[in-house]
Amino acid sequence: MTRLKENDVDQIAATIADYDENLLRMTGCSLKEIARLASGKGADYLVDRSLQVAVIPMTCGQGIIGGFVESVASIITYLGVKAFITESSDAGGVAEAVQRGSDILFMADDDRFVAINIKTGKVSDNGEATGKGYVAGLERMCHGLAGKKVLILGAGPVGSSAALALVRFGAEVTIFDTILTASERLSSTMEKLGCIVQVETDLENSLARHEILVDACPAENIIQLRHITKDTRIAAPGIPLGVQDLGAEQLAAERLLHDPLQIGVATMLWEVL
Ligand code: 2YJ
Repeated sequence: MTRLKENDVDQIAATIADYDENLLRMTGCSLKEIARLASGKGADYLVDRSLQVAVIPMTCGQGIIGGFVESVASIITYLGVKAFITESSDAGGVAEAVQRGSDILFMADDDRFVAINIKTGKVSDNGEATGKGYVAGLERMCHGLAGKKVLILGAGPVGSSAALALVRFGAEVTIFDTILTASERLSSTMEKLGCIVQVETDLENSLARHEILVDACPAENIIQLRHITKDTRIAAPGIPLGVQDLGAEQLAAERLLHDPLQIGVATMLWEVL
């Protein structure tokens, strides 16, 4: 799993309103609406304004990422839910959050980034929430996905969650991963759920045949200008972005969904509400 860096997140708090405006232009939905759609909550769902979220710094493993907890807290606050960063980190931070009466905890180590509602027991994982959130955004950006061919690059937790969400929208899903066994595992898991996901082994061929892409892998520059048409739409939760710079410029205005944390965090929050 990619580890975020300080410069991936350092602009999030300052640019969240502009980010949301851009998202609205691309998808017709705000960040809040995408999180609601992704979490399966109804249009009339009302957020309980009395809820309090604690964001807990975690020093274990490779340690603190400068600006990470601040960015997470800023996204939650922007969405209209009270959030604070605990003064203590790790276990001490969990104790502090509980003592201050928090309802929901957000915390990340090197392997997992989770939201836990300690009052209801609901848990949301960032990888899974990110896959669902990006597919909800992609579905709006494409004005529906039923019967449309979608290629997912990367069969990790985000790609796997995206596959399930895409199938639920009626898309025809193909998966490419450099590790063939990862694609085959995803395809067989989906088959057990009664869903078909095609496995593709030739990246060039699969990019040539798809205009709707989910880039859920950490490779840079795998989607090149020659793969992009006027109808290309890309949901790219992968860090770093897999789209070549020039290609990204062509897409950026309205056909490329990409951020380091916003959609994932918003969806995690809505999932545990
Ligand atoms: O509290 C901190 O500052 C750190 N322990 C944060 C660690 C953040 N974790 C990661 O970057 C993981 N690789 C998972 C990120 C998932 C984003 N999709």
